[in-house]
Amino acid sequence: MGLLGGLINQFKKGLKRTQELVLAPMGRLLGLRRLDEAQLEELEDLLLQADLGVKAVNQLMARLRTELKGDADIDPKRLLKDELLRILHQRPPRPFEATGTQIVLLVGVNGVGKTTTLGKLAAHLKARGEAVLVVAGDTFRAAAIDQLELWGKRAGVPVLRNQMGGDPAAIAFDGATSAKAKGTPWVLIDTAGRLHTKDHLMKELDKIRRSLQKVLPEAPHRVLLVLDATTGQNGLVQAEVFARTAGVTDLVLTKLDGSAKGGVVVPILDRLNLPIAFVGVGEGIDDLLPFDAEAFVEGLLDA
Ligand SMILES: Nc1nc2c(ncn2[C@@H]2O[C@H](COP(=O)(O)OP(=O)(O)O)[C@@H](O)[C@H]2O)c(=O)[nH]1
Ligand SMILES: [Mg+2]
Repeated sequence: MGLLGGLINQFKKGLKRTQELVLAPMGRLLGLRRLDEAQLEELEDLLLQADLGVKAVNQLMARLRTELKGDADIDPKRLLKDELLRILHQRPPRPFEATGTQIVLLVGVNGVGKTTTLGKLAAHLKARGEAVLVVAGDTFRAAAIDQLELWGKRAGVPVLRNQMGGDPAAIAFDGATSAKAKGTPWVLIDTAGRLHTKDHLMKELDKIRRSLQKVLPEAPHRVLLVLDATTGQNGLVQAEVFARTAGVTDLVLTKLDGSAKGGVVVPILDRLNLPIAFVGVGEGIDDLLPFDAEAFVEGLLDA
C-alpha cells in the first residue's frame, strides 16, 4: 500500500462515525445514475446533515441538475468528490519544515484539544528526527501543566515550565531563547483557553507574541487554531473571531473520530480561508494526521 493509501485508511478510520451515521444512508443515492426530484432533495438533506456546508451542497445540487438535463448517465459520487476537492484545494496545507528555529503557538478555547494536539505533534516531529522543546504556556491551572508534562514524557521531549499562575510570556521568552541558543528546530507553546474575558485572552496572546519577537523577530512562525469538530459549524463564529485577532496561520480540527459531522472540515476551511494542517482522530499519540484533501475525501465517501 502506498503512502496515500495508508493515509486514506487512517482517514476512513477517523471518519467512521460520520460514515455510519450520515454517509451510509446516502451511499444508495450517490450510486444512482439518474435521480428524480424527490431523490435529489433527499440527497441534499443528507449532505447538509453531514455538515458539508451550504456552499458545497448548493454547488453540487446545481451541477447535478444541469447534468440531469442531458440524456447521459451521471455519477453523483464523482461530482460530489469534485466539488469538495475544489473547495479544499483553495487552501493547500503548508508543510511543517524546520528552517532554523520555528516557534509554534497553539491557541483555541478550553477543551478543544490544544494540549493533546501539542503532545501528538511533538511526537510526530520527534519521530522525524527533529528536536522539540515544549513550553507550558497555559499557567492558568496546575493540572494543565501536569498534563503537558505527561505528554512530554510520552513524546520523549523536554518540557519547559514555571509555576502555576506564572507569566506565560516570560516562559515563552525563555523557551525561545534556549531553542535559539541550542539550535532546536521546534518550539511548541501551549496556551490557556479560558481566561477571565476574551479580551484578556487576546491581550495575553499579544504579550506572548511580543516577548517571542524580542528573541526571534519573525516569531511566532505558526499559530495553530485548534477547533473541535464535534461542535460542527456552531463553533465557526467563535473561530472567526480568533482567526481575525490572534494571527492564526493554520487550523487543526480535533475529535473527527467522535463526530458525525466530519464534513465540517469543508465549510470551516472555506469560511476561515485558512489551511488545515492536521486533524485529530483519537486520544492516542499517533492519532494526528497531516491533512490531505484527497485522502480526506476518499476516506469520507468510500466505505
Ligand atoms: N476522541 C478524541 N478526543 C480528543 C482528541 N483531541 C483531544 N481529545 C480529548 O479532548 C479532551 C480535551 O483535550 P485537551 O487537550 O485537554 O484540550 P485543551 O483544553 O484545548 O488543551 C481530552 O479528554 C482529550 O483526550 C481527538 O482527536 N479525538
Ligand atoms: Mg490544555
